[in-house]
Amino acid sequence: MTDLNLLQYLFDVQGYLVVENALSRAEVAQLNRLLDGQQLPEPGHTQRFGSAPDGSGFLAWGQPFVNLLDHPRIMPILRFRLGDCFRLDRIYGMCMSQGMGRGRLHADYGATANNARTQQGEYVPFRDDQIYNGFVVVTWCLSDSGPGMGGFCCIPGSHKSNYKLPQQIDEAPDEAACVIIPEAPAGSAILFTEALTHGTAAWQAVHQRRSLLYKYCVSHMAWTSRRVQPPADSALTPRQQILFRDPADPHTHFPSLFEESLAA
Ligand SMILES: O=C(O)CCC(=O)C(=O)O
Ligand SMILES: [Fe+2]
Repeated sequence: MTDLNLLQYLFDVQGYLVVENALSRAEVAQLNRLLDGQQLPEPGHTQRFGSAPDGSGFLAWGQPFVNLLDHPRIMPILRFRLGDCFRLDRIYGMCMSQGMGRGRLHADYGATANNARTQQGEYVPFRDDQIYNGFVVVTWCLSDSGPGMGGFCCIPGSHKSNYKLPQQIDEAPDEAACVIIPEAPAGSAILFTEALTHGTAAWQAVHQRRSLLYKYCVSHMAWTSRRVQPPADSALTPRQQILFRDPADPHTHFPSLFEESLAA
């Protein structure tokens, strides 16, 4: 069994994966330095920064942010759920300081989601070799997060559950044993399907939470009618240019990201 088989199995079963050491310490430090140079919102007031679609968001803050778009450690994993043709749908950063409260558990598909087109209990239907659940998030952790600290939390396996989230878990996720905060040291990438019931745990650590979220979807889907704009000053690789394309039918009107000529 190759590593990729193992990762595919775990991603399918859990609905999320943590890829540790995806970034070196030097790369994490460089991204943090670039963020230090920005006017990030005062942590405590809002936890988001650099969102797009609203121009290019934090992608305009330096080439290292652009380089993460198609990082070689994450592309094969994104392919598990999104296939060969997918696009960048939106991005934002999150910063949290000690004492900031949690966000509500949610899922964008299935029984808990407010999505009229999804049948009750159907989260990740796989028919005719097409994936109907099409959103995957890559969260780059620029500071340590995990149990005792906070950050991303989820109910592993919930992307396949058949019932709505029970009220007692919704109201008190920190008391529910099924809700976990995965250990994700700085330099890790957390990948999760938006079908997973997930949220933000309160931040308890002394250090700041800093995460960059890149949200991808199958090429024929879109969250909003607006698009993330490619940053003006960056030279995008041909593969990165594809990620900024408008939604279109995979293969017919939207090229594969995995042609040999496009590999980084
Ligand atoms: O990382 C987190 O705090 C959760 C973010 C979230 O809910 C999302 O990306 O949909
Ligand atoms: Fe979410």
